[in-house]
Amino acid sequence: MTIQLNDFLVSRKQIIEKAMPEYIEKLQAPKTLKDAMQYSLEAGGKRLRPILVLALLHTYKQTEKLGIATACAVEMIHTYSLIHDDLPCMDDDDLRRGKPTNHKVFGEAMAVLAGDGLLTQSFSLIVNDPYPSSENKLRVVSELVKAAGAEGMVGGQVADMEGEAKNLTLEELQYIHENKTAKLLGFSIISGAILARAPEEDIEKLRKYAYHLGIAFQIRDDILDIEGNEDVIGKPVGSDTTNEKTTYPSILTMQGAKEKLNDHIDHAKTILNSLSVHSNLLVQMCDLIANRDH
Ligand code: GRG
Repeated sequence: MTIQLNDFLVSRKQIIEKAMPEYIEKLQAPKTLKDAMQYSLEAGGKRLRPILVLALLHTYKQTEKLGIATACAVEMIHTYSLIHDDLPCMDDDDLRRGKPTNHKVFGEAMAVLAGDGLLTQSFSLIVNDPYPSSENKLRVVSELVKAAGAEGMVGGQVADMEGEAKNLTLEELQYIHENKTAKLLGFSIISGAILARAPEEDIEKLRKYAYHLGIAFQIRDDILDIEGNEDVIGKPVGSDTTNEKTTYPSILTMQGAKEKLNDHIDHAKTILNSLSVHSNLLVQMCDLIANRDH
């Protein structure tokens, strides 16, 4: 029987949201630190990255037990990146997901340390997972370092900061989003495939699927930012800007950005058709990313 995406999203979100606090609770660490870590983990979010890990196990008909720890780990890394991104030395945001940001509640120093704690513990979660083979855990850790570190999300964040005052080219924008956004989403897909012991040819194809899905996710994010703000400030869509951040719509126009989004989704779906398994769930994931409204 084919599962509907919505049922999958709801049920797997529940699994992740139960597992993460249990893990933090067990840590032998100062209460304030654990509270700060829990606060941001429990602050909501779509849980797209952990759900993708489990979606790959489901696709390859493997027990999802193999992916729970890795799924929690990637959400913990995502959460750390949001805590640090909100700090006064970065984006200086007061609200995240409608709630006060971590540093607003716990102070700047504790927010830095809560992020550090989440980042470090995520590796422990993967390494101490009793279910996957040691070889697969090592592969997953190596993929995570590439996706989240200097060659991935952290590098993308630096390029983003350095590009803030400039009008970026499409190539520069692409570099930022491939690293800052697409690689961690891609990790979820690749780690799920590794843990599911997918054929190597499929894993390489899924890297390309992940790339297209990740860039599509960011283009949709840029579109949502403008469509969300339009009502508020009445700014014409696609108008370019000297002092504002470069986005896909600001370079390509809104129409061009929507076409590029559809191109990436089409490429992603074509790749899925060439896998050794049929994946109704991963096709539905493409449509979710293309049409999401938050
Ligand atoms: C501080 C090392 C470091 C990195 C920060 C993730 C990030 C990099 C910055 C956050 C700002 C941002 C808009 C990043 C692009 C990726 C993105 C759209 C993140 C939001 O992900 P969602 O939509 O968030 O999955 P939820 O709230 O649903 O978890």
